[in-house]
Amino acid sequence: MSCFVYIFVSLALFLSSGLNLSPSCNRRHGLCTAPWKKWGGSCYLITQKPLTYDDAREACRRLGAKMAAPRSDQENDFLANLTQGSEIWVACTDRRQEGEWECEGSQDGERIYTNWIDDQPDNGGGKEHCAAIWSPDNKWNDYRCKRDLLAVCKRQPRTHCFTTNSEGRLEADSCL
Ligand SMILES: [Ca+2]
Repeated sequence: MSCFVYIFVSLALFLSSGLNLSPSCNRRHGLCTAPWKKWGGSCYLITQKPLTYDDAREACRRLGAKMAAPRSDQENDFLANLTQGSEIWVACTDRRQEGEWECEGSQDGERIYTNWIDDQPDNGGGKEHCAAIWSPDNKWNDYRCKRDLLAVCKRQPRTHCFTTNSEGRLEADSCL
């Protein structure tokens, strides 16, 4: 009887050690790798230099992101704080139809978040069709789209995969 128990325990140990020997694949969701900063479930990064509205949109697209358009006072203040007082583009424009502002990610007819200064947008000189966060009070102004301003790119966090060995140490940083 004791021999049977010994065999059973040995077999169990062998099986469990065998299972441990196979590397385990782990996934971590929602990572924003540096230099991206995580806020509210998204990742944000400032453009390296001031750019025109269109160039800033393109710079973000090349990073697999979109130029950010805040959807709340909290996100608006977060974007403003990222650039520490510099004016930044907001991905909202009325170029398609004067006075009808459309923002990145908004659907036709959807009520959009805006944060205009009292006397803005004024379409100054008939040529201001792109929105920017205006320092120091984080309110918005419409500017000529050809101005050079910083912008913030926004993207969804990536799923990060890694493989660990039987000792729990990192074996590979991808298991896809
Ligand atoms: Ca203006």
